[in-house]
Amino acid sequence: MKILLIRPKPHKETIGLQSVMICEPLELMQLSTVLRKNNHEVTILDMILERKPVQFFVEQYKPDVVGITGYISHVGVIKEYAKKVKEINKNIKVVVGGVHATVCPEDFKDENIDLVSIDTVDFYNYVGCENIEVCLPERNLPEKYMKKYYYLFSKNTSLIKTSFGCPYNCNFCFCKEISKYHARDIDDVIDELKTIKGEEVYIVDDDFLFNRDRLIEFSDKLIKNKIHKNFLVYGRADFIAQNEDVISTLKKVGLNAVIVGIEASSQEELNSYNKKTKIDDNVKAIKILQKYDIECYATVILGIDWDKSNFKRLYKFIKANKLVFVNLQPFTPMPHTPYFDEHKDNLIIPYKEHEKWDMAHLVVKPSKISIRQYYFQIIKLYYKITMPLPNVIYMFKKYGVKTTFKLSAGALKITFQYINKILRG
Ligand code: B12
Ligand code: SF4
Repeated sequence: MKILLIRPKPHKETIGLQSVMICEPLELMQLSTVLRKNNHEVTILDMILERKPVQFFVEQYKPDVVGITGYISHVGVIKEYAKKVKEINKNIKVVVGGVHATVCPEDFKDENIDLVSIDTVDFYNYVGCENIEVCLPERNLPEKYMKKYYYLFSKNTSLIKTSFGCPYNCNFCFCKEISKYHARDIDDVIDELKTIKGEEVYIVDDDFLFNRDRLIEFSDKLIKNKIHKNFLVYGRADFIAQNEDVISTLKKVGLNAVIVGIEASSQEELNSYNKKTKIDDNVKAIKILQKYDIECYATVILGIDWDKSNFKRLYKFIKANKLVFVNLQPFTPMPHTPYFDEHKDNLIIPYKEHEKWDMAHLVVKPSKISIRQYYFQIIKLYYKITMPLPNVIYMFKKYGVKTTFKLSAGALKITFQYINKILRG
């Protein structure tokens, strides 16, 4: 069969990370590898990087099956693609998959979608694959896009997933709904790393820094196999705070940056999110990462009951701890989390406007300040964090003027999207 696998372009309303990073579609690379093993002819289409409309590629490629991946913010775009595919030829089968389809298949009920895949096995069966053994993804796919993938300052970044799900239970988090926690064998991970040519590797596990022994085995085996990479990973503050020795070992084998969900600057908020960390853990983790010159990308949830004083308190925390990279996420009651039902009567963006459920829009009505004021506080805080001269000099020195400017242009695009929100109220 001829199968076209598509990653959608984000909707124009989505306030998107794609302005500062575009990562390889590992999910489609994995699917494609299994499908090719079963003698299907597969093409990956990355609509983030294409200018022509999706119809052009469908007409040109003439697939039997179109498989579309995506997240919550892509639901509308995916349905739109499915409609266009069927307008071209109603016999083309349209299949949708990905994390959002796995947890919320009901969101993809649509006359133009033939199968919502909640597990890849149902897709492989649907297209008649006989050998569905999971295998290492082919790494040069999609070849024509490979040089265009990057993550903030890192060019040609490759993705790898070494564990699935998360062993914790933070009540705002969608990730824990996707699968039960299980980790791959380190030997298997090492085998996959050997197939990655580039140096920059983004480990997309929800929580890579979990099991001390596994991380030590990982470090030992990197050394034994002479694998030299720069790693970007997700990790919790409490693990970093309690395992400085492991962080030091990981630094020696290439740990370059950690995305840490510090989430809040008050203990009360951390408790309310069931984060099971302490503010002291956050402070200690940041210090440890700074000590070993490992970049800390902190993510923070902005409460809907915040007023100006909360934004000020967060700024004080960021400044005191010398954080340079912070991702501010307005509280979003994701589906299948306990917050979804709790807030359904206070939504200012209805759930069906999925393109705005991007964890950057304010979807719940703030209780103490206006929507305009809230967005204004977000932009103000972003600029207070990134604009001070020492931070700019730090970025110039560490990452070079050109890369810093490129990233600033991306950040500016996001700022304009926020300004637009303020103007439109
Ligand atoms: C790395 C990552 C990114 C990377 C991109 C990674 C990529 N592959 O393109 C970056 C940092 C750029 C990113 C951006 C965004 N992300 Co993100 N991201 C992740 C993270 C941490 C891992 C995703 C990943 O790469 N997985 C690896 C692949 C191999 O696994 P997979 O996606 O689970 O796919 C498997 C199956 O689902 C299936 N499958 C997938 N697609 C398809 C398609 C078909 C047809 C079939 C049959 C099967 C199938 O096959 C795979 C089996 O191996 C997840 C957290 C998580 N636990 O998933 C959040 C996550 C997916 N992101 C999320 C969000 C919201 C976003 C943004 C919208 C945020 C924003 N404001 O911009 C953007 C969207 C960018 C875009 N592409 O348009 C949410 C999605 C929530 C939801 N309900 O959809 C998550 C779950 C995080 C969260 N906090 O909740 N993200
Ligand atoms: S926020 Fe992080 S630690 Fe908490 S459940 Fe989600 S992925 Fe796990």
